[in-house]
Amino acid sequence: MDTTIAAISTNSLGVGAINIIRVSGKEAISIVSNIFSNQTFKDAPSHTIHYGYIKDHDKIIDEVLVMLMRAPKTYTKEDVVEINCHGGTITANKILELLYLNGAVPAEPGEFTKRAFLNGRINLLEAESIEDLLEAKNENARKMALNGISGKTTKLIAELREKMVGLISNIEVNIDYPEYIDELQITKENITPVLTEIKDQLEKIVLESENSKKIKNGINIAIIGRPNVGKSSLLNTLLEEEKAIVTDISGTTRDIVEGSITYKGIDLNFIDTAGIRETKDIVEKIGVEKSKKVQETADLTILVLNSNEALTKEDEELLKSIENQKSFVFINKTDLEPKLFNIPTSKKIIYGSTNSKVGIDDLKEEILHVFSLEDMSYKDLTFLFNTRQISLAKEALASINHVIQENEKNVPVDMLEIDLRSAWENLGKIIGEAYEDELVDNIFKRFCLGK
Ligand SMILES: Nc1nc2c(ncn2[C@@H]2O[C@H](COP(=O)(O)OP(=O)(O)OP(=O)(O)O)[C@@H](O)[C@H]2O)c(=O)[nH]1
Ligand SMILES: [Mg+2]
Repeated sequence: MDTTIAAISTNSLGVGAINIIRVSGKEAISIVSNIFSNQTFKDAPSHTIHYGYIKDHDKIIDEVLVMLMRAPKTYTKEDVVEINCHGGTITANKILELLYLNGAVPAEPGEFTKRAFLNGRINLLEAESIEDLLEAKNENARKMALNGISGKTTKLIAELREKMVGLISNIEVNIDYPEYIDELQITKENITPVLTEIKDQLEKIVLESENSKKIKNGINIAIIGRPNVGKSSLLNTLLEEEKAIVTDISGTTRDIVEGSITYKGIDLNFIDTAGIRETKDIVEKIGVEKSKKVQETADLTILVLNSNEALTKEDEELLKSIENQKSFVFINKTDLEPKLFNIPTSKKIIYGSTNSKVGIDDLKEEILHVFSLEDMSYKDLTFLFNTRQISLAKEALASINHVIQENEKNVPVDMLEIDLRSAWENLGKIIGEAYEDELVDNIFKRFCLGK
């Protein structure tokens, strides 16, 4: 990090009234000073703004405002200078070129934030949340990212790690200084409650984080069922658009038809499929295969049945096929005479009619309910956001589950340490923390062994 980096920090198309060029590093102030007409700037106090011209020798390039921020109270903890120049790519690129000629180097994507992390201003989770904030497509995703940046999520992880450290330290003390502390002798019995507590919290974090991923990416929902039950009608009603062809001929939909809506801040991507049945028609057969694939890969399946027909064998098979999935049943055509009774399912059933627009809001609510996303305004959005973080939390959970199993089997407690450590290290990786020193510090802090 000996180099001084520079890049345009505003939108890459250069549209807008101003552009900001950011420079960070030991030479930031002297490099800018070389091309800036205002010579009081380089000795000015931190966090001040300076007016002047950017010049290429005698030639004026632009009239600018330059912000001076001295280390360490800056985004990167290095000296940072930001040049506010006029909009458009030509001027900004010309200034950037001058900075490079004077010794700055082009910043890599994300390098300012990387420096903030390496210089210890933010941890890994906070750094990743900044990226999430920039990418947030809706208000809920924005709130989640902000919780990451503000350190709320870090606190959650840190608290869990502290509990683990407590256990590990305790075990270490038992191994290294068995004669010292009789009262801290750990046993299967006194370790169990802490382990259970850690497991429950970690499980909650993993589950909620998986659900919260849907806030960012949306939910893919397969609409499946026999031909003619009204799947395409349901898609059209949900989208409020005649997207899929609807006829009273069985086997109308041959290919998948997709469409999205945003409901209460969550993107719902619906996938209408070909009606599932045995068929000799080659095209329809391919369609049916596709329907089954969509059902396998979707986040949620809605099985549509026809209220006006008694249950068929195909319906029964479809009901079975959704049993082990995130799914529910929508019974359509309730405007007609009811002929469908005793539905063999453990899944939630919603009654409605796409013709008379009944049950549609219930259906949308149920989708959010399946992912515990119904009360977003009350929801604490302090969860892990990206796949890296979630998979580390899952690994940690697997280790804790293993510790619990081994503990049940009366394995000596010191044997549990390896898995505990691995869980603790994985949680540490989420926030990008070093661990060995922290552990050592903790042992001595807690047990005062030096005395
Ligand atoms: N009475 C009544 N008829 C409906 C309702 N919903 C759909 N239909 C009718 O049922 C027939 C089939 O509707 P589609 O939406 O094409 O059914 P589908 O499940 O997509 O059928 P395939 O594409 O063949 O698998 C059409 O004639 C619709 O008008 C409803 O709520 N009430
Ligand atoms: Mg259809």
